[in-house]
Amino acid sequence: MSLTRIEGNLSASGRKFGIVAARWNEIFTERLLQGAIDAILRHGGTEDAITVVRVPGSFEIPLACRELCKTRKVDAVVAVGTLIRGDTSHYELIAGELAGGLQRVMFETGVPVAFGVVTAENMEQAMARSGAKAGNKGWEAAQAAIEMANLVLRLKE
Ligand code: RBF
Repeated sequence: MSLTRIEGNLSASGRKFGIVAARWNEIFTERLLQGAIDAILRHGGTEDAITVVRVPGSFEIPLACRELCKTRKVDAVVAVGTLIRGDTSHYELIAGELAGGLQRVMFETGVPVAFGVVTAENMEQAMARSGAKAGNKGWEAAQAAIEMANLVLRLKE
């Protein structure tokens, strides 16, 4: 008897991706977006299989993800944005709604959504997480999206 292992591989070849990117904190978010695109291309994906959707701020990300997932034209979506704690109540509110909203989109549509939104205390932390010291969270989220896209397809076989 051998056990059954099911996992998604990291090949983006033949898969279609959506990337929903907020405009706020552009210097960081652009780096996250580029990181996400780069990850997909480096894992064998193609530019014509990537759709980038722009929204004003992180608060708007879940709705755009939901509409994109509902089209069934993407195998996975990557959400990228940057939230910097300035006004505490807004930061907490937006960050909370965002994570919960993206989970709901996944459950409702069955399409994987990866969380590439940097939540940072300050600009220095945001910089570190968007390509400097602490890696690029857009790149990492895209990798998670690739794995989940493949996993979901495998689970349907
Ligand atoms: N959007 C972000 O993506 N990152 C932020 O750090 C951010 N901070 C905000 C702070 C305040 C006080 C407000 C009112 C909005 C902020 N937004 C931010 C924009 C928010 O996600 C949304 O686009 C707007 O509130 C319009 O619905």
